Amino acid sequence: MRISSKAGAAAVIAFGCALGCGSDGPTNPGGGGGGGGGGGGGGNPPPASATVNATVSSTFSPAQVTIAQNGTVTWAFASLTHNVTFSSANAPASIPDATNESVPRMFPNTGTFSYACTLHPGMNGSVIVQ
Ligand SMILES: [Cu+2]
Repeated sequence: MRISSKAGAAAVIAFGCALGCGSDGPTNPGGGGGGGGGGGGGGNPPPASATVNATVSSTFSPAQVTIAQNGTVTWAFASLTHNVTFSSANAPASIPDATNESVPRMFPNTGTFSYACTLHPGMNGSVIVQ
């Protein structure tokens, strides 16, 4: 007779995650922030029209005005006679001697247009067209 003994099956112990189980991969601290919004536009657009007073004290008031392209400047002449004589290229027609009336001029070109009253030295102004 033979007696065969069978060894018990070795227990297989699976050491699952004995050490450091779990992924210790580099952590992502979340996405970066979004970009900032765009900047706003710059300033207010210039007005389409302006009025300059040619005063009895021989000044243009205000001496400088800014308007939009194709805008209109109206010179309001008081009781003392003045004129508006442009010296810049592409300026509108000059305004001859005027008294007690308002005369408009339209500005189709951009730029800075200087002018003067030829009757009164030092009486000058400018129109900026943007
Ligand atoms: Cu004048």
